[in-house]
Amino acid sequence: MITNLTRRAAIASLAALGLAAGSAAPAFAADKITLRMATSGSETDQRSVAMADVFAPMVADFVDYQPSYNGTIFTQGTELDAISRGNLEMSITSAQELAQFFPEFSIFTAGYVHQDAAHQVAVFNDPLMDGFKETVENDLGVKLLSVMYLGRRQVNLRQPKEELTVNTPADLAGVNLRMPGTDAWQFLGKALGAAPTPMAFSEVYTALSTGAVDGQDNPLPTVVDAKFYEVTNQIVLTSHLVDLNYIAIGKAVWDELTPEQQEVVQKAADAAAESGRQKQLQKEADLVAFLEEQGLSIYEPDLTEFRNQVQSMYLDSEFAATWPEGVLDKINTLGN
Ligand code: KDO
Repeated sequence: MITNLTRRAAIASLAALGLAAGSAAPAFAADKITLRMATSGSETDQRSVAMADVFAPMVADFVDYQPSYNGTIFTQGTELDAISRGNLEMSITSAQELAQFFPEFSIFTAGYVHQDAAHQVAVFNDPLMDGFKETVENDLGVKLLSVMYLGRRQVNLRQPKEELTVNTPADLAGVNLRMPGTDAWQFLGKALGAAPTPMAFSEVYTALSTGAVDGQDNPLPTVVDAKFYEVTNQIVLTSHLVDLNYIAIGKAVWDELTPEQQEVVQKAADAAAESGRQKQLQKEADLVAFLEEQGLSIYEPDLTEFRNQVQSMYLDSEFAATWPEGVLDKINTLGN
């Protein structure tokens, strides 16, 4: 099994409630359209900042933008279902969450597939994405507006480098690595050679501080924003996943917008994604020095070993069997 909630099960459960995709009523407040946006990210995360500072002002004439952060209203991983049911209008979702409904999205969760931020944009805007986007719209009632850059995920451990130096995947054997709680994430942890533990993002700081887990993986800006550096001692620069998120909006609320409003919302989402991307790239470049000042060891392992192991595990996996013919080759041709 590679998914907890298959497409068929998801659609059946929505239909049983009479809330199949597209039938949910959007929320209107006075003469403005209310767009509640839920994310497990913090208010200071660059994706949240871009939505609040770029997206919201651009749509302010007709939208009342209402963000909620840190998974407070909807816990991590429940947002898509909430949009589908009409309980939420927007979220910053992930390919890993979409892969719970549509296993083929696991192609965008596989280690060492996306090469950099520009490659993510090229892939998202390429016709190869059309089928993926249509499936999400038609079967889940969710429209993917734009692709956001989260950054290069790195392995961040409690153990000091003197105790554990990670050069190859074999060095991560038995390391209890927190990964987010879906099958696609857990597989990535295994592919890295670690022993993955599923856990919501909001619980990670405490788990690291008590030693309930040995480490976690996230891009450097997240390590700083969530203060994981306070409770860890090293960062192994595996860059195993150039991670992305999608700005998602309910299809029902989208369909209620006029064509002119849709154009403004689309432009605002693209502008927010671009602004967040540039800031996140800058932070990734700047934060190595800050983290070293905090006393963390930061070093590159044998990347060829990591890439070879991760790629071969994916190609041999049940995930790869769900990837539409030719898409991986097409993604590769869009890279450098
Ligand atoms: C995480 O849980 O490690 C992760 O980085 C996964 C991402 O898909 C994203 O949901 C992110 O958390 C949250 O937005 C918190 O930054």
